[in-house]
Amino acid sequence: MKYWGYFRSSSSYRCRIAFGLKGVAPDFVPVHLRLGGQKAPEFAAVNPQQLLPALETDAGDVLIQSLAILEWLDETIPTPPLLPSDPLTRAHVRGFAQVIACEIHPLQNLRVLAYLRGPLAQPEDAVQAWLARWITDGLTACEGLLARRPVTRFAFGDTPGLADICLIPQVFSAQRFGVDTSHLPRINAIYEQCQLISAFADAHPRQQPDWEP
Ligand SMILES: N[C@@H](CCC(=O)N[C@@H](CS)C(=O)NCC(=O)O)C(=O)O
Repeated sequence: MKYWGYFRSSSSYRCRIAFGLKGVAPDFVPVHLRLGGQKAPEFAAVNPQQLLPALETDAGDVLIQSLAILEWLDETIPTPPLLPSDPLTRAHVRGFAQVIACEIHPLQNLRVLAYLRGPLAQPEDAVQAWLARWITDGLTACEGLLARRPVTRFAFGDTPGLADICLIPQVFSAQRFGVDTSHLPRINAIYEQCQLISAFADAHPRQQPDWEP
């Protein structure tokens, strides 16, 4: 398998955690987002959406969209499972993951911030207010969803899964953008637990070969 990613892309980070949990190590092709590598013709040929990540299967199919990649990995390598076995909890886990992947992440994405700073000429304090607003709203909703559940080591039980895979890169992004998460005790406890698992620790942006301070 071959994976196109970038050290601090949170949707790439999700996939890296899943690779570690599933025990696979796809060949890594770095795409430098800050330098516009996603728009280069060679990557646009891989993913016409010009977004990371992308994963080429051993059969040569290219998959895009991290949630689709994660579910494909889970279906083709079922152990350890990323989703619980009962449909109701699966729906809760997917809902939690989608709060992050569909509602928070798109609003903090590089191209959105570049549009705010460029064509919309927003000053840096407005961009920071934008980031704080949407990341705080989304993570506060996640904290509220967790508060309805029994306290467990990870978001939905005592083994890590899809919800944690989406949550941990989002917490990293919040830290990177300087967004306060101190009012989110359940999320912070899960974040600490996940750092103890090698699949999460090894997937951290700082551990990647294309890491830049
Ligand atoms: N929903 C997509 C999001 C993909 C995405 O937005 N990727 C970001 C990096 S996390 C990207 O490539 N951004 C490049 C840009 O904004 O130009 C997924 O989950 O894979």
